[in-house]
Amino acid sequence: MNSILETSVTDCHPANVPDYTPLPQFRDLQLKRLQAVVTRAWRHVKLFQSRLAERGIAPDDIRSLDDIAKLPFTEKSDLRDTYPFGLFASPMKDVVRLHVSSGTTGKPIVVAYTKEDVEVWTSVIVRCLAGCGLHRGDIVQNAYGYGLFTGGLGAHYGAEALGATVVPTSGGNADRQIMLLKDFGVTAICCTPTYFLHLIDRAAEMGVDLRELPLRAGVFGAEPWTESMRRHIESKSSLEAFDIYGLSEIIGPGVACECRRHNGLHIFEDHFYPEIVDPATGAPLPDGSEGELVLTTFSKLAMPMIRYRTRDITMLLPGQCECGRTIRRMGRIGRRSDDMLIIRGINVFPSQVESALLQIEGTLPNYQIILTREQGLDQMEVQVEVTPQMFNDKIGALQGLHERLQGALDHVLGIRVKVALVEAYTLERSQGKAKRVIDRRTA
Ligand code: DLL
Repeated sequence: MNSILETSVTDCHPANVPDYTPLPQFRDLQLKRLQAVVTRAWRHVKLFQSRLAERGIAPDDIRSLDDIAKLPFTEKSDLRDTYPFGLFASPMKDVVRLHVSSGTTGKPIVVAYTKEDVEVWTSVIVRCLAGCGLHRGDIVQNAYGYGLFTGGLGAHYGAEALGATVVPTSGGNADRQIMLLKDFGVTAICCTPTYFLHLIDRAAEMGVDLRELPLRAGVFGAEPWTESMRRHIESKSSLEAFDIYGLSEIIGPGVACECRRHNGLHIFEDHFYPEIVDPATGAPLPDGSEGELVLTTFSKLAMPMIRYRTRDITMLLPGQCECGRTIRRMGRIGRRSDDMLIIRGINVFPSQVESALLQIEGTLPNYQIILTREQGLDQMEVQVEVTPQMFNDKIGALQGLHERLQGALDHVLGIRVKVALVEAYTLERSQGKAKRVIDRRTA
């Protein structure tokens, strides 16, 4: 393999990363990788093989990058329907890591990585952090959650490979986060943007001025945020705020990230090939048009994803960035084409709430989700109607129901939510489509 096209994990000098590769050379590499991943998925993933057979297509039919449009889409429901391991293209003995993310109902979705996949993941995070101006010698506090969520471990491996000193705080315990930021002279923080808003508020209460700390970069993602949030964050701290994007199904964080020009997020398209399609019809749209982002993994071995419908709405930005990188950029993700909510960085579907409620006797199938933001932190309350009989019963029965609901929701969502029991027929009935979610969070 041509050395210019190989990503070195430790050396992010422009000559050594594909971000600056001349476009024609890049397109050749992408075509080769597309052919390789289609062949791999066809050989090892039954669902993909049968979908190609239905269309009368074989891997040999992919002769140009545009031929990607001939391939079937992959959807979140495909991961759910093949739960847990049905889309793996590697035997379990080659899988070194599993992560888990929310499904649309009770079961989560599972994603897998070989050793090589983890290396690619690490290398793209190195490129993200290098693009944010970070390097060896930086002290990076990683407040993304460690565990089944991809944020913590994903950012951790990349920051270490960059040569930075990593402080693996994970999420939570704001007072300790602020103490460590201050005492360790932390120069960069990785977390969700709303968690940093919370740290700003808490620091003010503790009498700590974040503008006086050596913090110079914040790498924020896992949920939508806005330019006005960026201005607020930058005015209340000394750091430059960067947007990082990714999703578990594709790899985790590190699919795309802003550079210091803050003019869109560079997509590491030597590993993740982007398309924009019309969310209603699936038809490809040209650069500059807003639509749904569809991603194909070029190098994932354990779980290749072909034309994955992310449901994230954005556009590919025309032209080249002034930073000199040749890889394309996408705009901020402002919204999704489905009803997925992101609460403190965790994905939540109203349908998950519904399936949990349906399992519990004593409730009516009428509920509402109220989202608010207190001290920068998202709060979710589930209001649910209980049967008249249950409501008139002894207090103990209601308490028991409350506990069962709380337990069921905690279990299916993986985050703590508030449960409020309300009398039957008190929640507003909609005339058409039920309005399940009232979002009172402001940017
Ligand atoms: O959120 C991976 C990640 C971790 C990205 C840390 C960035 C930083 P999931 O839990 O699978 O993975 O959620 C993926 O989160 O489809 C988007 O809807 C949303 N999302 C992720 N990054 C951004 C962002 C991680 N920068 C889903 N802006 C995606 C807006 C984002 N939405």
